[in-house]
Amino acid sequence: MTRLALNWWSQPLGLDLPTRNRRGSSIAVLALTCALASACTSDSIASDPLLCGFDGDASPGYQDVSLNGSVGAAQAPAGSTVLLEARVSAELARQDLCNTDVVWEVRTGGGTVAQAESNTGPVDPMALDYVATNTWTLGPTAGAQTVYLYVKDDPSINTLLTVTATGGFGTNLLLNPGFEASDVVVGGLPSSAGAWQGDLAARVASDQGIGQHAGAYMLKFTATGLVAGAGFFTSQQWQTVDLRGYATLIDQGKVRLDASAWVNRVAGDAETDTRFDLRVLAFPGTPAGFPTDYPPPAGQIRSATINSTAGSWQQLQLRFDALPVGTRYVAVEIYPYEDVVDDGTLPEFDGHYADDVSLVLTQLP
Ligand SMILES: [Ca+2]
Ligand SMILES: [Ca+2]
Repeated sequence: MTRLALNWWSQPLGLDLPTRNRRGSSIAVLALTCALASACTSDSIASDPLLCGFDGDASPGYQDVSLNGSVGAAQAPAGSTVLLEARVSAELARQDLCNTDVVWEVRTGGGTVAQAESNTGPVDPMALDYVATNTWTLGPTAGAQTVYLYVKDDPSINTLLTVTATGGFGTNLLLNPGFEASDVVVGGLPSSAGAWQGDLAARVASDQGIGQHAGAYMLKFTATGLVAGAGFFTSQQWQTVDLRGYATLIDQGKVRLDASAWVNRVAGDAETDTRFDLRVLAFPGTPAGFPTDYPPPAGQIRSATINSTAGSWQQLQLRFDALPVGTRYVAVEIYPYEDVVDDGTLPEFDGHYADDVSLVLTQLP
């Protein structure tokens, strides 16, 4: 007899948590197999026919069936999307089953799966794999999140997949918040999330008698654009944060935002500027649109301003009691402001610094 089994036993990549049906031969169907094979006899099992479907029939070859699930990442940012895969395998026959429905249910974490059910695929002698796929958008909370999956026609064959969500509520969502990981990018408004970019500035170690607020580096503001300019007053740095994974809760008015930044400056002289600002700007759309979205309407901005004291670290703080409905990303903006003298040449700022910027979301009841 022609050997039809091309779907040889294979293990999925990623996190595998197989569970097995221990009911032995109390499962399975050979209808599609028999339709393809030249004969439907007990010999067809011995010669590894394709095993498809799963309706509780007690045909040989389906003993010791297991469900092997995998998820695309062991950890991923809260609110992001990961790939799910599942194989239903007849271990004694060393085959993955085609045309078998897998049911997916989010158990913890508040995320969503794109499909409530998916299928391992139609019978195909050329198929290398029979895999039921799905996507899982993680909920907005850091920590373990789980999806439960089972074989639709035999829920006793099931398993649980876990992803550790990073970030999320209660954690600082900014990357490189203290300028320790990398320098800022000089280049105007950024079009991608997760990095500082803006006017002429650079991270420095202790400078002119001012030490870092924490770590080995702090940010030093230099000019109000890529170069100095009269009529320009602010040396801005921006970082955008993608909040699309929080959309449902934001639109229910259940997401508070708190932001803060530490600033310091040299004493300088009578022409040394004193003002610093922190702003958070809320936008619909995506971080890629920031260069054209900026600035948003006033109702989507919160700001904090201080006239700083030389030589002491001071903290700017602000809050959105609830992020505006429709918010899908935010930008943090920090800058010193030429409130004393508008210079047109370098240095526009005599020694103005920032460190340890924070942006934290809180889920409201
Ligand atoms: Ca630092
Ligand atoms: Ca200026």
